[in-house]
Parts: sequence; C-alpha cells; structure tokens
Amino acid sequence: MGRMEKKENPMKSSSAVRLVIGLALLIFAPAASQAQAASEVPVHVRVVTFSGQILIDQTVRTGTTTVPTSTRATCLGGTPTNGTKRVEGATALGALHTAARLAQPRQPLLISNAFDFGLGLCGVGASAASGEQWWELTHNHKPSMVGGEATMLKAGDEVLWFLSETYNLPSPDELTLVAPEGTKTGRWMTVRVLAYNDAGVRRPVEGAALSLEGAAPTNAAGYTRIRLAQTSRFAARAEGFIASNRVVVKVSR
Ligand code: B12
Repeated sequence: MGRMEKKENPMKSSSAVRLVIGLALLIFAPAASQAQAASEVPVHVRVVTFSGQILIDQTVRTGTTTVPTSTRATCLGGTPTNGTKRVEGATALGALHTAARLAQPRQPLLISNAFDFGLGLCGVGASAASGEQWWELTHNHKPSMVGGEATMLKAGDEVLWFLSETYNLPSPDELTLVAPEGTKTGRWMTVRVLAYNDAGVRRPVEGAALSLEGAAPTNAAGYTRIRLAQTSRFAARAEGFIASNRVVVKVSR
C-alpha cells in the first residue's frame, strides 16, 4: 500500500524530467555555444597560386573544425581514405577550411589522411597539386615546421597556403602591400611593397606592379605613388614572388 502511494505518476515524472532537460538545454546550450565561440580566434587566411591567382584573402574566426579527407588526395603519396577528421583548436588547416567554406565561390578542400603524423593538403577548389607542385604553409610569414593540423593559431595570426610550382626549387618570397586605409578623391598617396624571406624578415621590392591601371612600378625602396578616383581593391605582383595581400583603400570626397 505504502509502496503504491509512494509510486509517482509516470506521466507526471516524465514531463518533469522533460522540463528539467528543457531548462538545462536553455541554460547550458547557449553557454556551450558561447564557450565554443569564445574559443574561436580571428585570423587572416590567404590562398595564392604560383600563377598569381588569389583564391582567398580574408579574416575569419576559427576553432575546432571537422575536415573531409579523400582517396583523391594523393599529392603526398601514401593511400588516403574517404572520411572526416576532427581538428582540435584553432589551426592553419581549420582556418583554411573555414575560409574556403565562406569563399565566393566555395572552395572545397582535398585533404590526405595517409600519414599518421597529420593531415596534408592537396587541393583548394580547382587548384589541386599535380606533378611536382605542392601546397606550402607559412605561419606569420615563416614556413611552418609541422602540417596544417598541428599549426596552432592565436588571434591575429596570418596563414598563407601557397600552391608552389615545384618542390625542386626553393619557394618564392611572399610580397606584402602596405597602404593607407583611406584617402581623398584624386589625392596622391604612397604605398609600399615588401617581401618576406623564409626567416620572416622583410625587405623592399623594386619593380612590383599594382593591379591598378596606370600605377607605376615600385622604386628601389619599394614605394610607388598612386591617385584614386574611387574606393579600390588591389594587390601587388612581381616576377619570382608570391602575390601580395589585397588592400582596400576607401576614397572619400
Ligand atoms: C620531401 C618532403 C616533403 C615534400 C614531399 C614531396 C616529395 N615528392 O618529395 C614536400 C615539399 C611536398 C613536403 C611538404 C611539406 N612538408 Co615535408 N618533408 C619531406 C621530407 C624532407 C622527406 C619525406 C620523405 O621523402 N620521406 C621518405 C619516404 C619514403 O617516406 P614517406 O612517408 O612516403 O614520405 C612522404 C611523406 O613524408 C609526405 N610528406 C612530406 N611532408 C609532409 C608533410 C605533411 C604534413 C604530410 C601529411 C605528409 C608529408 O611526402 C613524402 C613523399 O611522398 C620530410 C623530413 C623527413 N626526413 O622525413 C619532411 C616532413 C615530413 N615535412 C614536414 C612538413 C612540416 C611539411 C610541410 C607542412 C611544410 C610547409 N611548411 O608547408 C609541407 C606539407 C604541407 C601540406 N601540403 O599539407 C615535416 C612534418 C612534421 C610534422 N610532424 O608535421 C617533416 C617531418 C620535416 C620536419 N619539419 O621535420 N615535404
């Protein structure tokens, strides 16, 4: 009798359980997604090919990511398989994956899981490494000593994935374009082109061309003067160098 009296109405208890679960979800789910967002960091990702194409040049927030792997990712040898791999934390591969998904058009990645020491990149969109080509990773303008999955990032870091033409020659140095954020219509302004070497040290580059009609090549100190009629986006290129970042200069009257 007592036992019967103590037994709870199963309907009542299951709705109570559901209520508790619902409340817990309300309280903890946003907290969990806030925690995930908090562990994401803003980083800058560039993806450039040896022919000077700039596939991606943007700042993204990145954190733990799941990337695809493919049997077609054979650029580094071995026998990769189709699947996915969770990449923990903010990494150079995760940042690339995030940026590639946001890119217009989207740039699917070709990734190898053939090696136990990490994932290797074989392709970004239509640009897959073939023959002697390979994707090189630089982190804050220096070649990374580990793969993209193990290259850990912090806020403000700069990642470059460069499709190199051949592993039989040293990779070219990376151009960087420095320009003011804004100017007035028709006013002369100075921009500068420098190049990072493997040690991450910058030097001025002479003869670099801007992707702006009428702009003169840079002088020995890396400078050139330009005048803009409207807000413009441009980059710098020079023979034997990796194309620079794109800058946007806002022009007001
Ligand atoms: C040659 C070589 C390359 C060549 C391979 C192509 C070729 N046909 O030769 C190229 C230039 C492509 C290359 C690229 C890179 N490499 Co490398 N590479 C080597 C090296 C010197 C020899 C590998 C080898 O031939 N082993 C002998 C063969 C028989 O064994 P294997 O297992 O079949 O070798 C293959 C793999 O090693 C693979 N491979 C080579 N490098 C890398 C890097 C990653 C992340 C992956 C997944 C696979 C991979 O390519 C080899 C040839 O098929 C080793 C150092 C060493 N002594 O092991 C570094 C080494 C493997 N590479 C390394 C690194 C860091 C890279 C890069 C990330 C460099 C960069 N900053 O971009 C990139 C890969 C980026 C990407 N696309 O994901 C590191 C890996 C360390 C780690 N634990 O993550 C090593 C150990 C050098 C080091 N720092 O000590 N590499």
